[in-house]
Amino acid sequence: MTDYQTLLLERVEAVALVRLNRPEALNALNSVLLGELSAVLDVLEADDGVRCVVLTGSDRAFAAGADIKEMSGKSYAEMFKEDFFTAPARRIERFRKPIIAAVAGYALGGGCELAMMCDFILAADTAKFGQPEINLGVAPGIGGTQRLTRFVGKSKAMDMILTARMMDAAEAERAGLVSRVFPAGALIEETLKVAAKIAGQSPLAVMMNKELVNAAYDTTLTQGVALERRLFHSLFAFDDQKEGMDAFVEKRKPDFKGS
Ligand code: DAK
Repeated sequence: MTDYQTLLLERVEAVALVRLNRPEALNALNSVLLGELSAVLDVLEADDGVRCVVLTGSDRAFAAGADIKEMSGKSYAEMFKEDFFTAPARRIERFRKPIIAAVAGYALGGGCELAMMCDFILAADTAKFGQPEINLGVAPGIGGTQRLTRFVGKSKAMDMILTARMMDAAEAERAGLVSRVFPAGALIEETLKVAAKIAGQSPLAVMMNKELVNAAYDTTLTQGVALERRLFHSLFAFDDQKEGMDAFVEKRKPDFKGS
């Protein structure tokens, strides 16, 4: 596979493990890393052998935010023109396969926003989430004010964003930001098990289920439920539906082909 400067890519059967790898800067998101992340997602989307992606960092940091050193001297005109976060954010938003964030250590600013763009977050008990941009005299800029508020509600989001305080893994799980917490040493192993479980499902059903859950953010309840019904009906057009139901009736494990 291609070599990346800021990412490590590993394949574990049908799961791709993408590791942010700028240890000298706690995986701060610079333009090289963001470009490589978009590029690797293009590769993984096109690879039929990949059925689930895990995005992770190091034991110390998932990502400590956008790279402040790269950003600090920029003018309004440069920030506006370069708009360096929009393309990678859109790339993740339109990624159709499941993508799990496995967070240990710091997930701050753009790092927290990146984790929230994934389909769900699994955390190590060392994880710390925060939107500390206010300390820098700015605000979250890739969805933090919107996504964090939807995850944890207005009160906690205001508290975190206005005070810059961090939330630990236990609080993040209680608040619904994180789906499960594992001991730090077991995070990757446990996440890979979760990813393998998803990778064993019908990839078509997985994509449709992902689309439906995401629709809950952008539609009314009536529209969302109507879309769910249409996609539910359409799943009966796939061989995988026959295989899944036949396997249940025949008391065997289904073998989903993605057709
Ligand atoms: N950027 C650049 N370098 C960083 C960094 C960051 N965000 N975070 C850490 N580093 C670097 C440190 O400078 C240090 O480098 P050296 O001094 O060794 O060269 C190294 O990583 C280790 O960090 P520390 O020595 O500070 O380690 P500590 O354990 O003492 O502290 C910490 C860890 C995570 C608490 C601390 O490093 C920290 O507070 N980091 C900054 C966290 C932060 O403020 N994050 C938010 C960044 S702002 C945009 C949209 C959104 C954004 C940008 C643009 N557009 C729409 C265009 C997003 C903005 C942000 O995320």
